[in-house]
Amino acid sequence: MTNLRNVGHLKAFTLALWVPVMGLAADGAGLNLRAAFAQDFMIGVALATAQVDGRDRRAGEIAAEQFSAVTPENAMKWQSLHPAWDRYDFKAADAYVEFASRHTMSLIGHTLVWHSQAPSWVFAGAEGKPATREVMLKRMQEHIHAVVGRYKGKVKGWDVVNEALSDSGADILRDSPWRRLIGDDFVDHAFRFAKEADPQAELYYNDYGLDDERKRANCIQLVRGMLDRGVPVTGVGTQSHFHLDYPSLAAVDQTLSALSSLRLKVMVTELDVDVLPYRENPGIADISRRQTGDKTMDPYTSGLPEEIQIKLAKRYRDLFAIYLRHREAITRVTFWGLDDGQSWLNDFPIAGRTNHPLLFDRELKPKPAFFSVFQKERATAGGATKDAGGTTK
Ligand code: 9MR
Repeated sequence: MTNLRNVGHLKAFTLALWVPVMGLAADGAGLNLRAAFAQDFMIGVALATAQVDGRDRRAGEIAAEQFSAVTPENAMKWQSLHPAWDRYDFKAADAYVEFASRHTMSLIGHTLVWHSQAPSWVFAGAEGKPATREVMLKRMQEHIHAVVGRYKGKVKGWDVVNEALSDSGADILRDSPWRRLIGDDFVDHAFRFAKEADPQAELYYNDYGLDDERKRANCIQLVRGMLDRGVPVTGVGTQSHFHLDYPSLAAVDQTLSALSSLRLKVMVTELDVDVLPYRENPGIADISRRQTGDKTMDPYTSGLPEEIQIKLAKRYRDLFAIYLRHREAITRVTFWGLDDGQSWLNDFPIAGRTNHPLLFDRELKPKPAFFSVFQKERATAGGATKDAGGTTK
């Protein structure tokens, strides 16, 4: 792997003059994300099971070469791991453990307690009634102990609670079955159970839409409250499902400053940039939000026009400039997928579109956006260095 930290010609790279002019191999050979950001933060990727178990071999190879952390996109969700009350299925999740260990990548567990992708049995009680608080706490404890216990020492950190914050209204917490059946303290319990199962693992609160001022303030209030109560939270993840023009860079910067003020690890956990038109609620990555649309909502079915490629590259470059400014607090930046074909954004919020949100295209070729994140303008990035080794940054 080549460390590109001091490669001068990259600094001279301007967005108008991308790949072909740069004289770099069009396949990205020689450029390496995990090496380039090794002194700043881990660079992670969410992978589908086929990308780690050998079925999609080329994707696995690229991911292993370019990224230092991997998050299972779906395989560690409750529905995947624990489909029936008396049955666990660890096969797919185990493949990630093997993949991460073979490629010296950190494995991130996603996710233990989430209102979505939890089978209905989890919330069901006797005689068609909802489960009681006592039963729910038992189920949560048993699940967390089984899963975190199995991967003790193998998973670096867990998204313990995912998306507990509400998107609107006066309440801080979302009206989820977890909250309805247990109460607001379900969040605290989840972290305590995880800590019991693996005292060394990092334990994160993870959510989307934190660039919205109100939701961000609620997140800070939630986590501060947890810290005051001695809940073992060690990090906060801002998912970062973005668009080309939303949220503003200032809002992204403010989110990272606010999260940094908690003095916990800060992670960008699910980064992607939707390039398609949207109608409303661009910040709400709730998978249950569904819309329909005509052809005008799906304009790039035969490829992304160069002009938009460049906008996307610039967007990623600007985001990474902000991430580098916050690198004292940020421990990981994870992309929510390796390539455009894999992305959930092809089906959200309108099903069956052709989106182009990631660094690699459908043929697994690096896009201008891939090259743009290497533009580490240290002078503008500012801030102190993380390592004491005197590396020039
Ligand atoms: O990318 C994931 C997609 O494949 C799943 O169908 C969906 C539902 O499980 O979840 C997607 O990932 C979500 C993540 O787990 C939590 N934050 C929002 C992500 C996008 O919906």
